[in-house]
Amino acid sequence: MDSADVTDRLSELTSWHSDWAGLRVGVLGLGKTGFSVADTLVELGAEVLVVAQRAEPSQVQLVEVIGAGLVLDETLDAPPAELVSLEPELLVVSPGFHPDHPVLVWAAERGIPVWGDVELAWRLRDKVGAPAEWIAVTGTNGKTTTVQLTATMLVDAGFRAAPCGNIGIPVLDAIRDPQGFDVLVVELSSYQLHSISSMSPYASVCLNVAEDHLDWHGSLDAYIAAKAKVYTNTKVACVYNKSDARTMTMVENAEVVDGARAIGFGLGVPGLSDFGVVDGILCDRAFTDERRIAALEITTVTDLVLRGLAAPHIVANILAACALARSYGVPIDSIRRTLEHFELDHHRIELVAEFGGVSWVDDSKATNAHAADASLGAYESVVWVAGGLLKGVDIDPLVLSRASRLRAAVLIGVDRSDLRNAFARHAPGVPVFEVDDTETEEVMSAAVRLAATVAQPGDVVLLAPAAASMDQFVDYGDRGTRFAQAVRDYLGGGAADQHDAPPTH
Ligand code: UMA
Repeated sequence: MDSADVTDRLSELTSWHSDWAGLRVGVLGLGKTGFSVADTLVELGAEVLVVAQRAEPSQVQLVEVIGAGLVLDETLDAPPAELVSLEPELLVVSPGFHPDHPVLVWAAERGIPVWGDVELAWRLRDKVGAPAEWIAVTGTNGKTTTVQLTATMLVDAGFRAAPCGNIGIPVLDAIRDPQGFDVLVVELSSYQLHSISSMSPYASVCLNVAEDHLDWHGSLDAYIAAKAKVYTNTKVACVYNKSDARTMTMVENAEVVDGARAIGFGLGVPGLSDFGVVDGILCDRAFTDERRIAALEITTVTDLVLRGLAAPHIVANILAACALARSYGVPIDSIRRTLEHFELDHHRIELVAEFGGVSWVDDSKATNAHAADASLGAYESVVWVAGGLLKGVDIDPLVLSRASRLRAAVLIGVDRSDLRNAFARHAPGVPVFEVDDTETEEVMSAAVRLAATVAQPGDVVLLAPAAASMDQFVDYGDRGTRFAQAVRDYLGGGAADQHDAPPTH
């Protein structure tokens, strides 16, 4: 089959009910994504060869059980012979593979089309009857909170809805659910967006853009271009962040379905077709016929303070979720009820303890400078626990802009030099302590002891590392859990003085 025939065949594969039988597919990666792809394609009758550098033994077993081929090659610096002789008509790549991976370079040279799992899921979304609509969510920070909140709003309003995607549930698993859904809220990473071309979401949002994952994309422009794809072919509402001009530009430049509206959200007074805040009241001025003269009241900042949801970046996520849910027809009263019970996930500005006027807060999810900036911005006086893997991002602007709020900094991570140098350059007056211990078991207890020596009543000791965790911890959850445990161990009986709502202003 020459490459024109292959392109023709792939262009016809737009449904679960298309003829996928015998299609020769190489599946790159055997994590969550790779397995969901292989499992789906085997079910469709395709000839599947999974290629990966490493895999959990349980995944290897499962691949054998479903009857797909498997090549494990630790280096994978060239396509394995089995893949070459398969002569694949398609590669489906897991998001963790860099675009310049040797197997992808080989595929490009051969003209072999490369899809991601989300592209495949979009084409297969009609497995169980009428396909669910998709609400697509991306952004550097706040994706998971916004996805969970939007999905909860939809479910509370009586729709069959589910979160999926980068949040940890492969989209292919969601589209194969036997009961089916009315709507899926799909969290999309920049890696996943990079390899999507057919998706046409009902509504979409890019929450914000800041430097992250530059090592994968190669440049900030490439990262932004990937994020912008979330808006392509949107049918009803392109939701953007009024305080992030890049997201507005993305919407202006997006090819959308005729009639799709641009809906802004922000912490200021809402303009026409926006969600915003007036005199402490969160308002919808987009999905009401009266929007030229009035806005609908959703909830108040005071109510959100009581629920621990009033940090500015969380309010922004709430407004974005409201915009998405309202675009799908969720009534305001129902949204209000959702906000009365919704809880943030662990490790997101989570109050661990209050003792002697000092609050100890776990925001381990702040894995990049942009997230840490939002977190630091929520508190007046902070002892900042920071550091880890900086992923090629310049940390200086963050230190410079937040220095005035810092009582002190406690640096962790195997490479603390970038942060140390940033403080020396931009905040020489802020005391900086370093945890030299690199033993995972010891890091947090040392950090907590150091923070306690300098924290004053009214201060927040804030774990918001601005960095990934894998140098010393399993993941950000492990890092946060160890911090919380170290705080409780340090405070002993005093940690019993806990409150549900973190202090915000
Ligand atoms: N692999 C290789 N070589 C590589 C890269 C990967 O062989 O160079 C193989 C290995 O077999 C490895 C497997 O691929 O076991 C892992 O694939 P993957 O890294 O693509 O991860 P998955 O398990 O498939 O999980 C992915 C997302 N991971 C990444 O994007 C890195 C998960 O997001 C997502 O939840 C899941 O798909 C379901 O959609 C995690 C993540 O860290 C949470 N995302 C990043 C983020 O949020 O910042 C983007």
